[in-house]
Amino acid sequence: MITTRPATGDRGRATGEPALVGRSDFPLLAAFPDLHYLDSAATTQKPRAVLDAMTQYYSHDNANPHRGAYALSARATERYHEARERIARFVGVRDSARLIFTRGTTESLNLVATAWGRQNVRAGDEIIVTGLEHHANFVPWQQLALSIGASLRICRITSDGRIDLDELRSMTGSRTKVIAFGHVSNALGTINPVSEIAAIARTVGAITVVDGAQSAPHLALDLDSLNVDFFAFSGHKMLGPMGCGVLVGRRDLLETMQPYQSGGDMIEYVGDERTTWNVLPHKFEAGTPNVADAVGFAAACDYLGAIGMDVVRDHERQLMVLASERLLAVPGVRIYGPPAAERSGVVSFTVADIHPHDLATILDETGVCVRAGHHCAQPLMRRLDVPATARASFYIYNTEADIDALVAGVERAKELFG
Ligand code: C6P
Repeated sequence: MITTRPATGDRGRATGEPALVGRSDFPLLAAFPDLHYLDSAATTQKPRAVLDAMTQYYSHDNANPHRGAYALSARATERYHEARERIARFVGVRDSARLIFTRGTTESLNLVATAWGRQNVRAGDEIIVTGLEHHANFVPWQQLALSIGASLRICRITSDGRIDLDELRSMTGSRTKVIAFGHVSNALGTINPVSEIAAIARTVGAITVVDGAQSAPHLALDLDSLNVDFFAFSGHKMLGPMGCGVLVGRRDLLETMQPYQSGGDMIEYVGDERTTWNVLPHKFEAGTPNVADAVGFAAACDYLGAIGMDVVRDHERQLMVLASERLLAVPGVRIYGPPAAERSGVVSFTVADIHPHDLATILDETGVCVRAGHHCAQPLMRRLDVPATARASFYIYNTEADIDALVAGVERAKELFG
């Protein structure tokens, strides 16, 4: 397998230019020059700038922030604070205190469903999710509904994998408390009209909870003008480290919510009977914070910001159109979701009756990494009436050469399976 054979030196960029950034910027891609990494929707590779920022933090600034009365701890506190500011700026949030650090999108969405949901959703109320959701924005709402006797309503999707806005309008009513939906589908790449959906929610005073795990890495965001109540995303899908994500919330909602977890750092005063809470964002960040990962995440945002998110989007759109054309030219390939130019950097497909897991195994033998399965979107797979798909997902380091390898691998799988 190619993935076990490291390069002896950095061979630089793959063939089949243009790429936005050189492979040499990414130690793992440089170490495996024949690897075609097409699973960035699962997690991205990390540029040296991110790894260096984290090493620099641990080698020069590491201490427990907010606690020590010494310069090193103050420096760690400062690094953490700066990281929050830089990430907030990158996604267009002026008030960085409304950006809460979490372990990732999953934890951010659980925070909202638990802390906001338990306080505000009552028996008989309705929570709307959509048939496109990743489990992270589906299961927490389903469990909340089950535990308090609310009902979970699932908005239909259209045959080309978009949220059916007519149905959403007609199912939204006075009982609706929440509309939870993904900005970009991880399984199909559908880009949903966030502002339009938020406007539907506002007509009945419902809140919008947006899963931005697949949009923050790929689209230019201006969250202050997007007018949603909660927005969640993960650092590791946008060049940052695993284990660090954020929740951006409306300040007035965050102020009135009870904490999600309690313990150190999130308190103002602990009495024997009662405790008062620290100010935002600390109220929602119990325990020692993950400073190094926050620093790495901020470095990732700086890296993407230097490229420009419109440039990132254009690059992905070009790859998407090309990959879709090339795959569709192979008899038996079926692609799911909206037309290529309207999708984010994801191609979800099946090849005749080859099981996607078999396909992924054969692709792996040729050095092509794709994901196969239900993509943590089982409700969607039921609606598409397929058990699984293969998914190739693209990012700034991918080139036409990766598409060539993908298509060659698909053709090889067809030969092998007759
Ligand atoms: N999707 C994928 O391969 P975490 O794991 O918390 O960082 O992100 C969860 C998550 C939430 N929403 C969407 C739309 C996502 O795509 C993901 C993660 C990965 O598609 C792993 S299942």
